[in-house]
Amino acid sequence: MDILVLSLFPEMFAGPMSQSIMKKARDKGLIHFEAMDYRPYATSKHKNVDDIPYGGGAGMVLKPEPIFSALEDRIGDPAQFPGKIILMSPQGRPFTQEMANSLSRETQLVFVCGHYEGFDERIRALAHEEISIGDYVLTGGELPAMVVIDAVCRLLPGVLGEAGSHEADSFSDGLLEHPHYTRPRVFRGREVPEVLLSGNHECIRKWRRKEALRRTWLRRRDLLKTLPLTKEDQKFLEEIHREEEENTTGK
Ligand code: 9D3
Repeated sequence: MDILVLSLFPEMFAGPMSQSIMKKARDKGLIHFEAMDYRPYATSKHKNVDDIPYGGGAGMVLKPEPIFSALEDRIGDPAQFPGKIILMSPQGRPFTQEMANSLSRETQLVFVCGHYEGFDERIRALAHEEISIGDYVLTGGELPAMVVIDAVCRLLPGVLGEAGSHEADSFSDGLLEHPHYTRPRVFRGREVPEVLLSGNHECIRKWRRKEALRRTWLRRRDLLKTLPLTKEDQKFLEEIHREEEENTTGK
């Protein structure tokens, strides 16, 4: 996959893109990454990339010319571009795993980032989609672009090893994960649940399923609304409701 980022702070990408899984993916040639500074494409003497808003008001607005020129210089006519051009913006569609899955099927991605200001509305004509990573205000689109790139790259074949293919079957069930434990069996007086030491795989499966349901019920009740639940799941949830009721009434 070919990934291009347009940013006024291209060096922000160096760290995250040169560590861990991202570094391995690049070294293996699974992704090609480039962060491009669009400031050199500013036409004014002082290389301004923003200007005051027409109609007045506070704040500055990113000018269209530098972003259009940088992109055309790098990919030619954006209308002929075979990949996806994504505008990172607080007004974008909230990013989801489903969107990551969909983007991972593209061969070329371009991310356009602003920094603490709005885009001139005509910049939107360049983009195929506009993505936000959630309802909080950041200083720019760079960290959000890295979040999307990270979520997409780990889905590419060969990027994760064994762990990745494993996850596809065990974890795509829409629940939060059950608790995990490793050695030691007792840490500062707190023991690993007995069932996990039992060697009884059916008991372990049931315990994990129930604790995944418990965690989802306690932390993300919204996820349970849309999920297909088996008869066993419903039995576990009834037990959980009773148990958690006991916990809050102090019995
Ligand atoms: C909400 C404030 N905006 C009104 C003047 C200006 C503005 C503030 C901060 C415009 C852009 C930004 C920087 N944020 C992003 O570029 C951004 C972002 C975010 O802040 N939160 C979640 N997702 C994203 S994607 C890009």
